[in-house]
This record gives sequence, structure tokens and C-alpha cells, in this order.
Amino acid sequence: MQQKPSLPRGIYGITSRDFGTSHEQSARILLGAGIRIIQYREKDAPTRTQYNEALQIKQLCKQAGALFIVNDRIDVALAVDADGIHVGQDDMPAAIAKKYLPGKIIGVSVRTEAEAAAAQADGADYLGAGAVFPTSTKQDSTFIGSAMLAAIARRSGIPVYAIGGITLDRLAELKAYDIHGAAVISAILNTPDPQRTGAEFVRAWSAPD
Ligand code: TZP
Ligand code: MG
Repeated sequence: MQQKPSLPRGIYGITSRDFGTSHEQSARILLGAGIRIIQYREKDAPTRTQYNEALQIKQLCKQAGALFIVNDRIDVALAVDADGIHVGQDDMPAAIAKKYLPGKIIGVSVRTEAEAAAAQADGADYLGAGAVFPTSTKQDSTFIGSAMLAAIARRSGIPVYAIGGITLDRLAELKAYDIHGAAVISAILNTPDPQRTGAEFVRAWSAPD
């Protein structure tokens, strides 16, 4: 089995159709901004639509040399040969995702150190910790605060991406923690020029403090 690709540091892009772009358009924007890990996140569309969209975005990521992760759906990830899957605490267990997607990247959403430890024990390759700050993008999310993010990142043996309510202003604070990167939706896509904003995030992550 091939070695898993290494997870890019910095900004983790997530597609959305909540802010006036299609999933495909948001993927093009995020890739154009220089982001090198993209997650397709769709909660409602029919399976065939998800398959078609995921296939399209997978091709775009491949051309750009970016990793492609599918949210929630093991079947869609499998069908389009995605690089990985991202599951939350109410989704398929990480261990099951790992079983059916051998060799693929497994990401798990966590809110506590206990969830982080369990995800690692289940074989997760990275964690999404959050929501760090309040966000209206995911209505059912609880916000954990930056102290909890710091605690999870400090004790984690695998890469941690911060998620939830992350803005350019807050990125500087988060960079002080031992995180691998930050996942951002609205602060990039819900702006007048999202590709430019995305590029600003990429620059801000790499800029010296
Ligand atoms: N998981 C925890 S918070 C969140 C997800 C998917 C939404 C993040 O969106 P935004 O707009 O960057 O706050
Ligand atoms: Mg989920």
C-alpha cells in the first residue's frame, strides 16, 4: 500500500454553496487562492449530485496537486477515490471509515481532549478541533474556545486543524498554538473577492509573527 500523502500545513479549505458559489466554484476559488487541502462538505444534496460534484472537485484538486477530502460520506469518498474522509462525532466511527478506506486519510472532528484521544486511538490521521469561536456556518456546533484548542493541540500526537469562526484577525492568535493549520469557510467564501481573501489567509499563515 502506498504511503499516505503528508498533510499540508496552513489553510484548509472547505467548499460550500451557502455563500453564492457552487461547490465546484468554491473549490476553484480555494485552489486559486493557493490552498492545498480541500474538503467537499454537502449535507443535503442527492447522492448522485454529491458523486458528480465530488468527482469534479477531485479532478480540480488533482490538477492543482492538492489533497481532496470528502465530508461524512464514506461511499462518496470511495466512489471518487478521494484522498480521505472527514467524520464528526455523530458520523460513521473513524475506525469504520479506516476499515473501508484503507490507506486513505481519516480526519475526525473533536471538541474535547477525550474525543481527541479516542479519535487517535481509532486511527485518525488528523483532528479538526472546534468550533473554536462561535459560528453561524454550522448551527449545531458548540464553541470550545481557544484554551481548549490549545489543550487539544498540545497533547495531540497528530496534526490538528482549528475550525469554527476563524477570521484573518484571529489567525495570528491561533498560530501561537501547536496547530497544523486552520479550516475556514465563511471568512473566505462570504467575502466580495473570496479568491483574494483566501490568498490573504494563505499569506497570513506563512507570514512571520
Ligand atoms: N465544524 C465546526 S465549526 C464548522 C464546522 C464545519 C463551521 C466552520 O465554518 P466557519 O464559517 O469558518 O466558521
Ligand atoms: Mg460530519
